[in-house]
Amino acid sequence: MFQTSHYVFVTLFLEVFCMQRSFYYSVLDIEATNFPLTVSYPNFSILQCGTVCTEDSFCTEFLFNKTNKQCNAVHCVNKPGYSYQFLSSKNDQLLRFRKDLNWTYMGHYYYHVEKTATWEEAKLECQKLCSYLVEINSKDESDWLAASFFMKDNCDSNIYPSCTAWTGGNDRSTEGGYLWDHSNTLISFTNWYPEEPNGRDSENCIQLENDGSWNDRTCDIPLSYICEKNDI
Ligand SMILES: [Ca+2]
Ligand SMILES: [Ca+2]
Ligand SMILES: [Ca+2]
Repeated sequence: MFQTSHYVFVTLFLEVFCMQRSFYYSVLDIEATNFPLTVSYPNFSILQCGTVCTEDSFCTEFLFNKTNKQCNAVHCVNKPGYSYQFLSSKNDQLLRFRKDLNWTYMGHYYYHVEKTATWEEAKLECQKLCSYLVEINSKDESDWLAASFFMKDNCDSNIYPSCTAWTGGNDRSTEGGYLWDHSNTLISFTNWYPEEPNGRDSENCIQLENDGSWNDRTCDIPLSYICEKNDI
């Protein structure tokens, strides 16, 4: 009984604590066995463990071992300067918490990050979230993204950076040879705005406009971006 109420209290406290930093954490069961990129912190409390994950933008979830108080922050991509250990464990003593974002589901999971970033920065930010810059394979997907994320009061034009977003499409390696970055596949379906693409080798990244059409754009300008992933 003490164990249960103590556990609920800690979980609740953690949720409240993390909500203040606009993150929720979900308690997951420990079915997964491989956590290839973990940073370990010995002798932590569960709250300290939650705090390091909250404050580390590379951390997507954390594992806390109730027995030895080891905290493992799980990353999806290598963070420069950190050394990682391979963790393989299915262990009753291990608690697993995932940092939650409001992914929108439509066959895949999508998350619109309104904070603006260059295309390269946006690519890394999506990777940190175990996802990739959105890849658009149909008119339905293009229209759905625009309707879902850009239909705000102030989005009647493209002038606001958060009413338009980076996708993973680009022709950075070969002018005119458009690829989806994550899957490294040639883009077959396209939804260019009339007279686009027009930037030749000065515009190499594909921007999703607020009407769902596409524009080639200079990769270095800051725009919002949409991350996609297949599974939660
Ligand atoms: Ca897609
Ligand atoms: Ca180009
Ligand atoms: Ca253009």
